[in-house]
Amino acid sequence: NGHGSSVLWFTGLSGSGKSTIANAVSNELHRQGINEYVLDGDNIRHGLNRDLGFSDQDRTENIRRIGEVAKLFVDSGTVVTTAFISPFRSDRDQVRDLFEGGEFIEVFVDCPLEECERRDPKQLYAKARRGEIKEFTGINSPYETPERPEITIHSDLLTVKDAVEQILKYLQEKNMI
Ligand code: GGZ
Repeated sequence: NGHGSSVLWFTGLSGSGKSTIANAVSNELHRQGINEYVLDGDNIRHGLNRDLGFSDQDRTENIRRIGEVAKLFVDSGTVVTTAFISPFRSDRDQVRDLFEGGEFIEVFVDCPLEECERRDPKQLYAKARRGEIKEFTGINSPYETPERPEITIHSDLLTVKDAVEQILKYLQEKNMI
């Protein structure tokens, strides 16, 4: 829409860096005086979506609701960043269809499973390997890689600062900020 409001839809494995990079981008947008907001597990899965778990069906409903909330933010003139695994291509494409052309920016945080598993900050991969989590993304629940993301961030090779610069450069080139 030429004057900024859009959704930066981060997708990637647990531990890939989605939340960290989304928050860093949002901080930079704020610094530039741009209306911004981050939707993540802390403010969505603990509230609006606390009735949902991690079955395929619940993940689909999780993403559907987040897409609708993101649309409200964009309608209000905000750049919204979302940080959810969003493992299913069809769910991401349905969210994309809620938006005008160019408003939905799919940001694939591409980090090899081995690296996410090496980081394992919450020891969830270790639990999944031991069979203590039955549907964990990348281990025993699928992650469908984006086919044509607007932006791919190789978070195993970049600093957070470089990732932020890559995303800001995209927004500038598209005259969105
Ligand atoms: C994946 C899970 C699971 C299962 C709990 N599978 O690294 P985290 O901890 O902080 O982020 C993960 C988060 C994923 O929630 P999302 O809403 O992003 O998922 S989805 O888009 O698929 O609906 C992880 C934690 O929740 N977590 N159980 N089984 N991640």
